[in-house]
Amino acid sequence: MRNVYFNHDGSVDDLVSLLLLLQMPDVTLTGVGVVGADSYLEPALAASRKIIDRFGHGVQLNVAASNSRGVHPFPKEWRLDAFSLDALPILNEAGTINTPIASKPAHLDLIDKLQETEGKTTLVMTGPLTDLARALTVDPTITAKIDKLYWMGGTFDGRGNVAEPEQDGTTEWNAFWDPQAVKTVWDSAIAIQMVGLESTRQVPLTPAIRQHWALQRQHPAIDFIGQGYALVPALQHFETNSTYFLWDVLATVASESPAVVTTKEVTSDVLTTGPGRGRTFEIPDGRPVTLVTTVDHDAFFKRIDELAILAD
Ligand code: AGV
Ligand code: CA
Repeated sequence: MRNVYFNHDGSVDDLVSLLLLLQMPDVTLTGVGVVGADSYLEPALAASRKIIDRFGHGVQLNVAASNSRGVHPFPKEWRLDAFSLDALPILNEAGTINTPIASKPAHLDLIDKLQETEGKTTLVMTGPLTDLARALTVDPTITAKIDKLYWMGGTFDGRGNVAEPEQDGTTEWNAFWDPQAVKTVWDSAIAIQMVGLESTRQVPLTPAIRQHWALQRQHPAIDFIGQGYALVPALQHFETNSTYFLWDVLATVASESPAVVTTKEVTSDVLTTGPGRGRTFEIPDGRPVTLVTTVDHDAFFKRIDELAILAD
């Protein structure tokens, strides 16, 4: 069994990632932290607790609320999705929430869970790196307890997904939210596998994928995934600022099933100031990172099905 601590930021694919982590046969989830970055905190926290109640096979977990604040807030329209997801009937049949909120804020909960868990823990992070950066500042010895960080964020091809004023279009949103946090984590000794935008472009949310899930509604977790992604309909004729990819789910599934992706070693750095702040870029003698380069599209979606069906 592998210990995994999951820190996410409450968007649809973050919460689907949580659902899938709860199904992974060789994963012991030791903790969950939620940051209100691409979400509002309250509904993201509530939805996380309900997903653990409904799909967690009785696991005893608590969920830590982050008090981290970003430098560049996510668009409100995106953050509102967490309210809709939290209101889905499938999460509200029980009428009560059993999974408690952790007593400490997420960055301190992360330290506690790492230190009290025997052996090493794998980190999966599908939002900004702020909680990890703060944890490293409070207690740098956690590095020895972290096996590897799987992070969805950044991009190396110069094509960002932030459409905001006063930036140059080269940065990915999770990195842009808190560029300095990326730098702090880059400056640590933690082994990093990164899913950036270049690989996630191979797994867009398409009408065919939605239909594939629609035909498997008899499985509650696949029904939940389909309903969740119904909250983010995209213009399907060309890529826009609202086109959805399976960003976080790719990072999460790749942490469990390495065969669905190919990777290469890069050395890199991150900008923290200027119009490209948040941009991750390759540089000789930079920080080593394992970058996901390609995805076996069909194997990836098949693994999602297999995991979701385990929730039946
Ligand atoms: O940049 C990708 C990150 C992922 O962690 N998030 C969404 C995923 O959870 C930000 C984001 C980029 N484009 C978006 C995003 C969109 N169109 N809607 C919502 N969030
Ligand atoms: Ca996310």
